[in-house]
Amino acid sequence: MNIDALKSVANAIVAKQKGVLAADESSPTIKKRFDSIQLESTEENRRRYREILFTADGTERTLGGVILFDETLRQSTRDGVPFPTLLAGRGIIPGIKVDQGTKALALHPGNKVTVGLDGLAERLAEYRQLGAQFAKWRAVIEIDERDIPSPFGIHANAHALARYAALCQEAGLVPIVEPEVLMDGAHGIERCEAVTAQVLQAVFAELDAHRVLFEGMLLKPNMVIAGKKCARQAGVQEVAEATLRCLRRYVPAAVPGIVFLSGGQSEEDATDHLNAMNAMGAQPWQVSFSYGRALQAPVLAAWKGQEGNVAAAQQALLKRCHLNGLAREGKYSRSMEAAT
Ligand code: 5MM
Repeated sequence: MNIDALKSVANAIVAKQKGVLAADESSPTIKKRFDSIQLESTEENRRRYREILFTADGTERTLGGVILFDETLRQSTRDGVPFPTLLAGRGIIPGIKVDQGTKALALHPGNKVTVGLDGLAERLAEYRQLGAQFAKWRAVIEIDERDIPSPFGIHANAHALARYAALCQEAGLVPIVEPEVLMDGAHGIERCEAVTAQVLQAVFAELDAHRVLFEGMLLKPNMVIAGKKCARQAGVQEVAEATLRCLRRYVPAAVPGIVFLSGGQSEEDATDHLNAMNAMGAQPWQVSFSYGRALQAPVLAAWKGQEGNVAAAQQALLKRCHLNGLAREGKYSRSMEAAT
C-alpha cells in the first residue's frame, strides 16, 4: 500500500474550495432522472449528458473529483477522448462507484445490505488501469418507526463498507465510505442524529478492525436532518450544529475530509447547510460536498435533452459548483442565488 499516494489523492479531492460531483447514477437511477425530462435513457444519451457535465468550463476550480459509473468510465467524448483522461487533464480526479446496489438483509425485515464484494479485488485492478484513483461504496440505512435499522443491519453494512475500503487501499484507490441514513420518513432530527451516531460508531470500529488507514480515505455521510415527512423541519443552523456535533463525536481527526451527500435536499438547502457548517470555524477535517442531485437537478432542467441548451446546462452546473465552493469557506448567502 502506497500510503503517501493515498493521502495525496484524498487531500487533493478536498483541497481548498473543492468537492466532488457524484455522477455515478446506476442505470435504473439515471433512467429516473431522464424520465423527469422525458428523455430516453439510451447509452448515447447517457454519454451526451455526461460529456456536458465533464466539459463544463470553470468547474475545475471547485471540483476535486467526479464519481463515475462503470459504463461512464469506459465512455469517451464525441471526439474520442476517454472520460477519465479528459477529467484528469482538467485536474479533476476520476473515481468510480464500485458497489452493486442493495438487497434485503435476510431475516432482518426492513434492513438492506449493499452487495458487490465478490470479485471486487479484480474489478478494482481494472478500474485503476482505466484511470480511476478513488472508489465509492454506498450503504443505505432506512429509519422506520419500528425497530429499523436493527443493530445487526447497521453492523452488516459497516462490515461491508470496511471490507470494501480495505480492498480499495490495497489496490491503491482512495475509498469514499458512504453510509447514508435516508431522509425519507417522518422521524425528527433527534432520531436522525441518534441513528447517524450509531452508524458512524459502527463504521469506524469496523474500518479500524480492518486496518483501514484513516488518512487515506474520505467519509461521505448524510447531514443530520429531519425526515421529509416530519412536521418539524429544523432550521439551517440547527442542522449544521447537530451534524457537526455528531461527526465530531464519531469521526477520527485523521480522516482528511467529510464530503456530504445531498440526499434529496433542494440545491439551495444543501449549499446553505454546508455553508453554515463551514461558518462555524475550522473542524478536524475538511467539510465539503459530494452531491449528486443538488448539483445536477438544475443541469437536467436546463438541458432537457436538447443540443441547443448545452451552454445553459453547463452554466447551471458552474453556478452550483461556484456556490458550493463559496460554502466550503462559509462565504455563501441565499441572496447569491439570484445574483449568479
Ligand atoms: C449519484 O447517485 C449515486 C448512485 O446512486 P444509485 O446507486 O442509486 O444509482 C449515489 O450513490 C450518490 O452518489 C449519493 O446518493 C449522493 O447523491 P445525492 O443525490 O444524495 O447527493
